Amino acid sequence: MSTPTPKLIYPAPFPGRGEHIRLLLEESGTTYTEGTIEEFQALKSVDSVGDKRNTPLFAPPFLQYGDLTINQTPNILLFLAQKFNLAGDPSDPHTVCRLNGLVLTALDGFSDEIHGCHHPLGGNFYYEDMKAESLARSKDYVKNRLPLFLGYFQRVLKGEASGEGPWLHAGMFTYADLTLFSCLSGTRHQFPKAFQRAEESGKYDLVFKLYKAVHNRPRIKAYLESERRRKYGNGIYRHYPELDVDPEV
Ligand SMILES: N[C@@H](CCC(=O)N[C@@H](CS)C(=O)NCC(=O)O)C(=O)O
Repeated sequence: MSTPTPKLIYPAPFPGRGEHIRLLLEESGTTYTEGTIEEFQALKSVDSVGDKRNTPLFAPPFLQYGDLTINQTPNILLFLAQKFNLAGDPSDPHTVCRLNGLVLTALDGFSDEIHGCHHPLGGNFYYEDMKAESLARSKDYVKNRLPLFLGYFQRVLKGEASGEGPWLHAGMFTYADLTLFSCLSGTRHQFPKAFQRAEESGKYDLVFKLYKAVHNRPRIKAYLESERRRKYGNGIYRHYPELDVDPEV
């Protein structure tokens, strides 16, 4: 039986949550395809009840792999990382839970909370209608939340369990490193001033070392410089100059 070709269904013009998955696929060197807007709409439809094997899906990104269709970014990442040897030993629950925990924390701190900075009242509101709340939330994020999450990953990297080298887990490169990189890349786009302050402070040197090490992996570097890399826009990671708060000022 031939191996299925993964299909990522996230037809947005910006990187968004789909990018965490795209980076993993790029790093794996596998051939993958991207779904069309029609496939996206069919899966997202509120009339969909799924099929014999698949439940209906709630929100993108979606992944099709053979007759399996799944959603939830960390769920897709876990599935693909195990398939493409980016998740250590998948038969070891300690490894599986540790890596998943790191990925979920990166997504909490550098994806979901970042989205909350420009949509503090919820996704059904326009940014223009919650500018004051967005500014308050962004100020709190860069002063308190960003250092907290960066500090957490610095502690992980300092800890014995991270092993040798720049990676988060047992001295080996895994999808947790990729996801942290992907999340930090978006955070940098949204809050360049705070990101630069954090880097210059020297307090999170191991985190920034990891960031550069992932950026310089040959397949990642080639992908980031390619036409395939979408430009940030109206997705999770948005650069509003008025929200680009300098935490030192
Ligand atoms: N926890 C989900 C969140 C998925 C999500 O919120 N997707 C966005 C697009 S990036 C969406 O379309 N949400 C629609 C909604 O929540 O109503 C994940 O990590 O995949």
